[in-house]
Amino acid sequence: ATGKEVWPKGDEKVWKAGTRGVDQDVSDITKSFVNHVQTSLARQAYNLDDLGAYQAAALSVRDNLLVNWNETQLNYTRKAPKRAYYLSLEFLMGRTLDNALLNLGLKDKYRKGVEQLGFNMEDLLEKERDAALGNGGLGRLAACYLDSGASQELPLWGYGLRYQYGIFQQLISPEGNQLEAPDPWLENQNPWELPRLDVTYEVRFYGQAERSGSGNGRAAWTGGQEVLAVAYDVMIPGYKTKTTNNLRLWESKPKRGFDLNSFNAGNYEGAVESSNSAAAITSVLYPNDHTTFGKELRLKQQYFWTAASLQDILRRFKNVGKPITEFPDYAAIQLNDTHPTLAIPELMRILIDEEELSWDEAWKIVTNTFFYTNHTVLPEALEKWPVPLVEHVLPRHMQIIYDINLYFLQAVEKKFPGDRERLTRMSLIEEGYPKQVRMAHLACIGSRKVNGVAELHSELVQTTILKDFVEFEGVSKFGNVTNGVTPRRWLDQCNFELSDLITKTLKLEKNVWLKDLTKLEGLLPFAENKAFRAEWAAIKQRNKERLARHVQTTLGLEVRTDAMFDVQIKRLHEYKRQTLNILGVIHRYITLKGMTPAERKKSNRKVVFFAGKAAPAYYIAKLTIRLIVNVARVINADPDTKDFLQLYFLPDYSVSLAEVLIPASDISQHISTAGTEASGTSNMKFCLNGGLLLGTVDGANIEIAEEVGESNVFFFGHLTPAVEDLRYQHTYHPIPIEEKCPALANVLNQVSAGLFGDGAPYEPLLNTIRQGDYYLITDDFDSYIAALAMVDEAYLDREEWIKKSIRTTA
Ligand code: B1H
Repeated sequence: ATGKEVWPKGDEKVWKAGTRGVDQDVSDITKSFVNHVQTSLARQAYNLDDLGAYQAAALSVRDNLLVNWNETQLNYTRKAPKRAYYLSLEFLMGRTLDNALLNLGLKDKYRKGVEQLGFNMEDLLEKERDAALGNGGLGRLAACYLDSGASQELPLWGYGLRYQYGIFQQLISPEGNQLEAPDPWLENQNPWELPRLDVTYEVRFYGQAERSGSGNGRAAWTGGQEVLAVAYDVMIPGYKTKTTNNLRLWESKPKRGFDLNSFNAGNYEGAVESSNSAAAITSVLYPNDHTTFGKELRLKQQYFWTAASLQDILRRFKNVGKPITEFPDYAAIQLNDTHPTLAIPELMRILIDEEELSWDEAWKIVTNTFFYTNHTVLPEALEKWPVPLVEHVLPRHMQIIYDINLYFLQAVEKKFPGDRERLTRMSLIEEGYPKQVRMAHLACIGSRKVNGVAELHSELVQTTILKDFVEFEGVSKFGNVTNGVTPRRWLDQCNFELSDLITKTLKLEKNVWLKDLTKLEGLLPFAENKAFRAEWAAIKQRNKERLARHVQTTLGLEVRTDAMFDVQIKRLHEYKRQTLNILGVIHRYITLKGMTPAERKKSNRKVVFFAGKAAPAYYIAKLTIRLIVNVARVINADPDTKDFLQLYFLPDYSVSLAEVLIPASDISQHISTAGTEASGTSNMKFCLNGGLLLGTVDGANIEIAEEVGESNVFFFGHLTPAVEDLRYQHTYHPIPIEEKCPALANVLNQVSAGLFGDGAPYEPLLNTIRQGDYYLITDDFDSYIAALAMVDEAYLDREEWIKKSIRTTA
């Protein structure tokens, strides 16, 4: 802090007059728009299409964000507060223009401005490509946290990677197979990022780590490959505040772009080889949600990103001028899952080898700086890196990890003398061929606090995967932080009519309740008001029509809107049990077929939507998509049933598609095997938009039910404590499906027999249920069907349903 402010250069008044403020009128907006068309884009009115107009609008909005961004950052530099850093390999941002306009409070003015220039705002918004630098919930959570951090005026920065290619685009082949196409999202320039070509750091890979030999634990790491990290800054505006935070994404670049020796010797390929391998690091997001493969490039991504981020954070800290021991008073670093865990040995390396601290001093700083969020207890998702790979890519870090392990296990041995099994369980190194580094253990012992993402999940973390660590370190280090979602994007932006109705009804300023959602409770009494219910239902209806129009324009399909909309949208995964849902749809279809026309007329009309991507190598998940698509083809064409049941698989699920689907939902499905879905976050978004939940007693569903009341949630299925025992039964005392669950057996047999085209391709999928049934479809099927029947029954009493919908939002 400098205290007194002295104007640095020239006439302050002239400077201030040049600043483009946010309180602009429409004529300022059109001027700035036209200026960007003519200068930034070098175009004219006569050749400007919607894409160009979107870009001009975006550049003009960006000018506003930059003014706020600069002010915010200057303020942070002056005040030197403790800062929070969110390290995440994924940021699933979606689109920015609409969000920025709403946050700045400029949407109406821009709408008028672009109208005067002959454009329609909604068309321009549609031209923006999603920034899809994430797989699913974990990446979207990071994006929501950035929005909330800025809206609450917290000095929070995100750090991630600037992938050239985001999550792949999903196409569906005529046979119903998922095909993957690249997502070159940066193709038409990204107006929301600011290249900081002057902010660069060097990052080393491979080479040799030589201990100093003096017994102080220090080493010199030399040789290998050196790569440059270049910063790109993404502005994160807060809602109705000038605070505009930063998301810093790193791009990899060769340190020397060109090897002149090779070039001069005529080896032109050799001359650019290193340049290709450096650029590859940030080329693509790994699309394998919930599994890790031990791929070298992924390890390099993780280190590249943590090393660059730490150098940046330390440089900023050093500018404050405090001794290094005070680092934890100025920086808190949140690790989004174990992906950034290398930051722990990396900070140790910097403190010991470069800052020349002792081991104990360094470890104290490290363990007061990091905080670790676990997002899953599924064994296949727990990161482990082969020791030989880490030794090869990061020789110095492998030494440090061994040292951390040595001191750690000595302490465990001291507390639990002679307990060899405990040491084996807790070691950072898993024995085997090859040995592997257990990243969750490293993240846990290197952090000050460890949290799960919903109450049940945090409990499971403490009683299963980190049980030994709770016993060793004490329970106070472990806690729960239930996930959340930003109501700005997930209500105000995606469901503006509902947002306006809420504002009108609560008689509060929109920005009051959008920053304090407990205010929504004020809606409760209005559930009893008939006129209000009619308005509420009419908005839901228009959202269904908006979705139907979207399906019509993108897929050319006719969706009926006089039906209940039932939605399951999330990554395809066996634990999420899209199979249970599609088998339930088939059951409904078979049941409808067996009815007389008069019986059918009395049944509830329903449209079922699926959307979601499967990891490209996840065979069973891809078969599930194929089954859904082919079931849809048969059902939608069947004249007996098509008025009562329609089914759609919407390709290429994205944040933007979610913004259209969620407000249109009557009921959404969150039906994971109990204990497997850590939290879920779309469940919260559906509820916020007045959609009811059909779900298992899992993740955040439980806490949602506590808030909205169990009578407004449709629960089914076995509970978490039963799961282990049921799996044991499957293995040792299997009961034939025909006996255990005849309705399901019939469904499976019909699929095999070719009701939806050749059944043979589906056998591997059906066999996961017939043999082993790890995710307990056979155990939960009957209660699932019963729950669906209750949903139908409840929906037939429309007034009662609307009350439930209002209460859910409230
Ligand atoms: C979640 C992941 C995940 N949990 C590994 N774990 C990944 C693990 O690329 N990888 O290697 C990617 C993602 N993602 C999700 O996090 C949980 O399944 C959800 O239940 C939870 O809501 C979300 C946010 O906490």
